[in-house]
Amino acid sequence: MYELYGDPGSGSATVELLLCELGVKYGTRDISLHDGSQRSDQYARLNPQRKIPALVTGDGNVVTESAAILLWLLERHPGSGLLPEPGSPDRAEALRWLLFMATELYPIIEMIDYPERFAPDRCDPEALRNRALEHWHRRWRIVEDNIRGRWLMGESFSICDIYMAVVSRWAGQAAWVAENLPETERVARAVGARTRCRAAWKRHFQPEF
Ligand SMILES: N[C@@H](CCC(=O)N[C@@H](CS)C(=O)NCC(=O)O)C(=O)O
Repeated sequence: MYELYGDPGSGSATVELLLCELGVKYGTRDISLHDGSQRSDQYARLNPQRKIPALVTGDGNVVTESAAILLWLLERHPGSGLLPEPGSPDRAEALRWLLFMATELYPIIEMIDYPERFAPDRCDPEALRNRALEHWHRRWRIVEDNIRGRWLMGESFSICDIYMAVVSRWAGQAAWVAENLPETERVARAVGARTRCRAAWKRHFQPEF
């Protein structure tokens, strides 16, 4: 049994969707980003970086960093087919995209959500946010231009599709994605419509339903 610390619509959605795909039992613990619960000293004992998601395993270990959690879960529950074979060219491509999204896209969110953390004295945080958004758009176009088929990497559904679908909903840019990145939008919707993902997807991204 896993305990997933997160908040609706956040990076914990990547982990929750994977747990659903794997058919693994889990519970959730709410860490509200709205009231800044992730900054509490109590939560920092789980993740000293004071960010979500964090996954507590049945034996009490803690895993943080979304990509690490996903890769570790796939190792713990082998046979899902959600990552290509180790050492294969497809594996290299999957790792490339997973890491691209985790290291080139995800960190930009902090600048968009909390520009004051980065803006030097006398620099307008709003200007910094706008610059970060430009990077967000530019990097998403790289993903869009490389979608190879029904899914990001062709005909095989993978962990990259889950990660991509979640991150594509962020930065208040879901409408921009729908309008400008038709392939990304198509894949994100397809992830949300998967039988095993549907309920969790709605909880995270369509809470009005
Ligand atoms: N590198 C981390 C990034 C985690 C992250 O930035 N999480 C966001 C929510 S999606 C967060 O906790 N933000 C709150 C904050 O920065 O104070 C990961 O991949 O797990």
